[in-house]
Amino acid sequence: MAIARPVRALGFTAVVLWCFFVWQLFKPIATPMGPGASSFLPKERDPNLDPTGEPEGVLTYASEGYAPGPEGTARIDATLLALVRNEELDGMLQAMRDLERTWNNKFNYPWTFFNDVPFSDEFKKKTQAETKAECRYELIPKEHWDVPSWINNDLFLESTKILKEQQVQYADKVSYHQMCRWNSGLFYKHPALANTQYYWRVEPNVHFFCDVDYDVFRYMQDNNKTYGFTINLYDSPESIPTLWPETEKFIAEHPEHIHENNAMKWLTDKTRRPDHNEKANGYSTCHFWSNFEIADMNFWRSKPYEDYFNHLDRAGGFYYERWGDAPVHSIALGLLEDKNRVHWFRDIGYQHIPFFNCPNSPKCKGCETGRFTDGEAWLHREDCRPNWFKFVGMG
Ligand SMILES: Nc1nc2c(ncn2[C@@H]2O[C@H](COP(=O)(O)OP(=O)(O)O)[C@@H](O)[C@H]2O)c(=O)[nH]1
Ligand SMILES: [Mg+2]
Repeated sequence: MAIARPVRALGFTAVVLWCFFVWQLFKPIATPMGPGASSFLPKERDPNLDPTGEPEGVLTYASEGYAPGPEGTARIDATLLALVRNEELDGMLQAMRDLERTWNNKFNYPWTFFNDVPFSDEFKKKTQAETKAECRYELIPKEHWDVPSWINNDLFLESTKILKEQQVQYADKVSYHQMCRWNSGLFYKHPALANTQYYWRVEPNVHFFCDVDYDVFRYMQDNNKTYGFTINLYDSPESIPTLWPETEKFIAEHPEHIHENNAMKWLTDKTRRPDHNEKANGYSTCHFWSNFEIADMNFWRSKPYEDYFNHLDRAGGFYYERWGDAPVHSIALGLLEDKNRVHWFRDIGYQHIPFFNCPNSPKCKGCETGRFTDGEAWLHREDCRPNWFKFVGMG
């Protein structure tokens, strides 16, 4: 029986529509490493894919000297350090569990928690229950947290409006600005840290994946390191338009503070993302991602850094822009410190959403070797580790 042409056309259209509908339902979801990701992936080989062991140099392993309490005579003046809110208790417990399991149960370094309001009894009880090490709970003095007197509130409100229009995250959240300023130039001035030299910064909800069997603080001390990082990222240039111009003013005022073996070339790179360098007026925006930091506070306490922080603080960009502690610390390290004193802790498996450092090592569990992000494919563009690797001759 012949079927009229319009009916045939209608039938054909229905079949096509049905196929399209089924495809929409069952099409493969784009994964970070799936279709489309390759155009965002760095062209360079990722050193995380190479087999990774312990760093070269002097290493100190766990011993009876690391027993909890006063018997622990092998520990140096160092602490695990977390700025955290009472409401973030669950995330803090999770991060503690990971770090205690992979490292601190062998060394029992104390934890120091900081807050701008007093810690609750529940926070204290539950965090102490996660570790054999001592926990300290410290209130930040008002003069370290409050918006400084020279910040004009009208100008602040006006500036945050503009930053918001430019999609700068957290721009209108005063506490975020306060947090960035405190992490940049105030935490190490807290009286509770007066006798402490090294710290390992830990945020709630971060993950640690790899067993680390040596004392990382002793590693820093015995191998002459100032700063250790895991991940390098580009910053949003809109959050720091005058940070580099202010830094240039500082350099002109204090040429004596610039280290002869500095990382100026790394800071000012414009080969990979020239648009970022342009919008940030000369700074690549590449920084050590500071939610992970293992560092020597004597550097922050030194005159060159004190002068740099005071210069920036007076310029007002912690409030009128949204300068983060990550670019501030990174620029300072790049200018004022010997580049050989910055260490990539490639062996510490780490995640702060949405980025990873995941080495190729049998000591790691729970992360995929070499994976940089589990978020959208475009996040690969934020990876600026190749800049550092190239700069220090690893890439
Ligand atoms: N006590 C306290 N901690 C804060 C405050 N704001 C941020 N933090 C902590 O500062 C760190 C960075 O904040 P977070 O929200 O993770 O910022 P992000 O990582 O840049 O998204 C985390 O450890 C937070 O717990 C605050 O107002 N009070
Ligand atoms: Mg965070």
